[in-house]
Amino acid sequence: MLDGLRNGLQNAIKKLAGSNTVDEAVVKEFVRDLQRTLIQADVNVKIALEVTDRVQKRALEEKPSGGVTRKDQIVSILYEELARLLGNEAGLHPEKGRMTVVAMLGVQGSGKTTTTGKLARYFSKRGFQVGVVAADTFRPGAATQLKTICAPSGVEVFSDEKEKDSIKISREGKRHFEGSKDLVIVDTAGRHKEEKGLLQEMKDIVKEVKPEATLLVIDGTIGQQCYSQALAFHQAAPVGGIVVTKLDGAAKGGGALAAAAATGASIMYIGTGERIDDLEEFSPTRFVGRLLGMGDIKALVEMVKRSEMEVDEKRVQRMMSGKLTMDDLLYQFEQVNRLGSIKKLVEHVPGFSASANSAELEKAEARIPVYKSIIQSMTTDEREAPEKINASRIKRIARGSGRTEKDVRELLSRYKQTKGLMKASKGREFRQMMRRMGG
Ligand SMILES: Nc1nc2c(ncn2[C@@H]2O[C@H](COP(=O)(O)OP(=O)(O)OP(=O)(O)O)[C@@H](O)[C@H]2O)c(=O)[nH]1
Ligand SMILES: [Mg+2]
Repeated sequence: MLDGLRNGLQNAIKKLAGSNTVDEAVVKEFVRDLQRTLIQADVNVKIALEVTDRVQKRALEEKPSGGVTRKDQIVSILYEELARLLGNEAGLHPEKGRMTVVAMLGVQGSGKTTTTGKLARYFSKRGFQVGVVAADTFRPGAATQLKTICAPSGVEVFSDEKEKDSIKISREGKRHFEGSKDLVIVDTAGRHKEEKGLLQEMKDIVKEVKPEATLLVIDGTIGQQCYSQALAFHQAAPVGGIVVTKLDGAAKGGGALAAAAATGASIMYIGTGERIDDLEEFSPTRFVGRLLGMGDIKALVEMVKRSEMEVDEKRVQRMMSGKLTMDDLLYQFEQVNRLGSIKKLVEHVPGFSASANSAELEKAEARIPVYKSIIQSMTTDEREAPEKINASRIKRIARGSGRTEKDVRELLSRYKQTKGLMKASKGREFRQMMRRMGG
């Protein structure tokens, strides 16, 4: 999904990361790469330029705060600007015992009927009473399609196949569900003899049922057109939220950015397949994090705040210089323990996520108490220079800690591995991780 956009953004970041210094020329080149990537991904040119101008301005003007490199700062500016373009975290929030009406808008084939069924299921699974109104009087068999989609979830569909007046059906549907449903979704027509007529019909339906929210359904594969389409609907009936469908297929994703920008509304849900459960709540920060290949930076920052981690600067410095004692290793284990699962943590560390094997990580996590007791049974000398530990010392340490010799050997080999890893990456990954932890 969205491979072009993701690869383009990540390549631009890689190029930035590989440059020796960060001067104006490098920033401008980075911005040019971004522009090209966004436009190739179907982002409206005007919006692409607005975003990249802001990135450039901020990258050149803002000074990195303590401990953060220029490069990291520029990447986080990009992250912020893309997330901002996508709007806030948003979704529908119906209340039990009070009826919330939602109207679906969108052109023919965008996925309104499918999404209506997906949303109805999504909320009925969460314990809400959901009703659906078949207000598409244009497409033959529209009501039947809706009933077929909704039947497995046991969602009631209000329809009147002889009635040609969609406004009347909407009104009667709303009345029908009053008092018995928490959420009512009105599926509307997408095709019309002419666009003007369609927009007028939407306007009238919205005026009639006064929905709490109008959801604009946009086909994620249509590219540039998203922008003008979203704008036209928005002018007819203010869009409260956006659903981007078909992000599982050939979608380049730029259309999603463009639709959000055109209406100022947030993307609430994304459709990721034809099946009824292929609907996800949308999170702009997570989306951009994924695009930039950074894992979920925001979640990491929050997690760190919760754990109130303190960074032992001296220790980090020493480890980065290539020295690693058993105490350092223990310290690492303990930090990770405090943060919760290693797996969860590693998923958030740039560059680590791809290489992390989750089964192995889980195993490693379970071993921490064993390692800890072994390290505690070592002498100061052994902790400082674990290389010196020979077979007879292994035997003694095993006895002292109540563990097996195999356990001790395992820890020593882990130590070696960690040291090698830190040397290979020149402490880069660890440094990044620690810096983020320190805020
Ligand atoms: N792959 C994929 N297909 C989808 C998704 N959402 C909808 N579709 C497909 O898109 C086609 C059109 O979907 P509909 O829900 O009928 O679209 P509509 O907006 O109601 O169309 P009209 O009623 O003609 O206005 C169907 O074949 C759906 O299966 C999605 O998220 N992924
Ligand atoms: Mg339909």
